[in-house]
Amino acid sequence: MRKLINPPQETWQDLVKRPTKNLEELEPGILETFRLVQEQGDEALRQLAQKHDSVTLDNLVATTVEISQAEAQVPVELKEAILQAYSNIQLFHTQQAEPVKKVETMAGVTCWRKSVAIEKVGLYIPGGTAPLFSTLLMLGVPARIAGCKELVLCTPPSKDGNIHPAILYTASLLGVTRVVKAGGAQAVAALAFGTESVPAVHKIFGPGNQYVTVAKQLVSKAGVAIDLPAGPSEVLVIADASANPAFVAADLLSQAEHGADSQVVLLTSSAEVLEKVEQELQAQLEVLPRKEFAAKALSNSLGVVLGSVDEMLAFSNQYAPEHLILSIQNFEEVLDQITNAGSVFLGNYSPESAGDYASGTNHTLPTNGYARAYSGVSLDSFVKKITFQHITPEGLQHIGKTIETMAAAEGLEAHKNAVSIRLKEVNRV
Ligand code: HSO
Ligand code: ZN
Repeated sequence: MRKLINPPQETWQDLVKRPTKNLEELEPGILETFRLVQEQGDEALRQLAQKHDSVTLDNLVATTVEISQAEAQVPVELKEAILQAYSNIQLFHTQQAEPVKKVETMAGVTCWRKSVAIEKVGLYIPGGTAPLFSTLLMLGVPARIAGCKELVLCTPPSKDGNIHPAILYTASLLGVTRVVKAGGAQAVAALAFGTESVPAVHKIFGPGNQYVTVAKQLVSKAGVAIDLPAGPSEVLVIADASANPAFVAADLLSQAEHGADSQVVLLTSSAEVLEKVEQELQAQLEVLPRKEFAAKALSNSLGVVLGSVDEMLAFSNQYAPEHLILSIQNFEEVLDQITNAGSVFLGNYSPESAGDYASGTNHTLPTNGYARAYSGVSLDSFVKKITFQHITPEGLQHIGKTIETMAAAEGLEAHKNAVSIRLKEVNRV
């Protein structure tokens, strides 16, 4: 952990920068993958699984037998945990539904807005070192509440052609329409363009490696929506002298273990806390199965001593962390000062892991400073909002002149006429 004591504000701009990666060089290969999938459909998915992951796939789609077998393989305790998390996530996201509010902006002029589900959504769940069935819950639950008709899941199988049982179990709980054994840029292409087995969708969600991230950005240029520009996980902890160094270290490590490129930052008003957290980090790291990842991530991370809570919050707002933990006394008093963050965890007993799995909030959040302008995934991410209006003849008499005057001033005579022609008729009767 790189340590800094009271760095001057002019240096913060550099400190809050994440390491940038130039991913443009991946584009030609990904476009070639797109071409293969568009031309050869399922066959391309099979060939690419063989080539990149040495998996032979007869069936690209998980069968009902595979799904029911998976259910038997998931330990009861894990099933209960998944059901509890499901219920909390559902409760929290159900409250995000907006009632339709009709607004009469002028007498006889009524406008309203209604949320309508995106019909077909693609959920990408990465394979690799951790089977992120929790991410499937975070995407699938709001998709279901929104009323999306088709949920197509793509996830890479292991070498033996199987999908992790907990992912299959969660998929069946959610009533996922189809579970496709495909990963990487080819899975994104299949979701965007469709193949014999994969229905094309209107929006693609979910994290992934660099290939998946670039592929999502490329299909978004071709008219398929995507959730968020995804980057490595991040946490920033603000700790004063009341913080528990062992808890703080545990939180930092919980994000550091995601990957070598994870970003963890500790801001503290107490040099003593920084020192103790560092000791705790070393001790706790030793026994972590994923200590290699976590150690790498820690080696790129920051521990900063700053003079006051105000200063720490100012730094945090400039950094715009995906996750912000406030391990400080009187955190209630400073909540309004938080302007940029994906999700905030308050006090000494709200670990980020709670939001990652089970408290109810969504864990698909803006990274890499995107929290300055983006929100995390929510019910809104799975709907479009359609506006409606109805104007009565009297309403048109009230608003008509305003429209005519504005249209004429823009030199758009046909616009003006669409009102005038009606007003003439209304005024005749
Ligand atoms: N912290 C991750 C989500 C996650 N954690 C999934 C555990 N499983 C998002 O930044
Ligand atoms: Zn996590």
